[in-house]
Amino acid sequence: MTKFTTIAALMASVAIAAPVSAKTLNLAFTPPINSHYGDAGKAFKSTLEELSGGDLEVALKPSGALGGERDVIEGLQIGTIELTISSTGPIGNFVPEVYALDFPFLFDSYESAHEVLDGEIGQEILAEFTDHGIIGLAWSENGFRHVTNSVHPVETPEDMEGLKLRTMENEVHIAAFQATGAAPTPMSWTEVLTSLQQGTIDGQENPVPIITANNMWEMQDFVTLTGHVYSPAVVAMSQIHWDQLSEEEQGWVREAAQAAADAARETVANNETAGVEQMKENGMQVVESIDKAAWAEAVQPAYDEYADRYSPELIERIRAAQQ
Ligand code: EAX
Repeated sequence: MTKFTTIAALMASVAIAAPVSAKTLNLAFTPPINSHYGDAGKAFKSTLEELSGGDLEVALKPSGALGGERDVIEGLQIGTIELTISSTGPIGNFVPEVYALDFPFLFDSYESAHEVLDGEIGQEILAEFTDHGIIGLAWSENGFRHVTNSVHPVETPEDMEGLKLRTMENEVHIAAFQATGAAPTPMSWTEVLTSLQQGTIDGQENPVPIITANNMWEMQDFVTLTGHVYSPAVVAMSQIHWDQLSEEEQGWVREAAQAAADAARETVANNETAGVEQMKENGMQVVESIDKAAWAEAVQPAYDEYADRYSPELIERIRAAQQ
């Protein structure tokens, strides 16, 4: 064997031995890692890395590290971000059909929300994402949203009068809280904690695990368990990056997304009651029961203004599916 063939053989053996570099996929979400979103992200990561044998790696980007939910959705559309777990709140601005999921007092319970989302209606809405450069993979969960504030206890819709309340960038939510007399301020989650600490807003609304994961008792004295909106979360991927995957890899990504969704739902189910106790232990005054009929009547103008615009038949189908 000549010296050349020896070197060539040595290089070839090194090339064969050198591992193919893993493809890293960033997964962005706004809550901290110690939250139901973090549990979902960890489940996604472990599932996909195991299924791919490490060829696909997942870099978790919690706490709004890659921006607010609107920014991240735009990042998926242009391909600067690969994956997200996001509440549906701002997504109606990109995928109009999603707005139907965020109407007040539309879902009766966690169980009925899961049935609708995992059934025909939910899968139809996931399919709508594709027209907007996003692959809707699975329905994760944020939870039933409740109102917190630092001014006074809120029991009736009238108690909302004049409260500067942060909402997600969702015009149905804005209309609903305007109808109660509050002064809604749409804002990315990444600005909320600072705004509460500075007093530029009086309150906000979010599910129990968001309130506890962010120690909101440090900046909010009162919480009212309104449960005014069931907030889904979606596990979604940039279509640009999806198209670069093999069919087998795409199957693994779908499996990982479902594992994420299951993990979030399990954390929410396990922490809903304990989370309320944690709020009390940390000094929050909790209004545990409200007159739901009175609140539903108070926010009816949001339906009157937006239901016809955002897939009225979807809203009717969601209601009928829960009868
Ligand atoms: O998705 O913006 C919000 O209030 C969301 O509930 C939060 O970012 C988790």
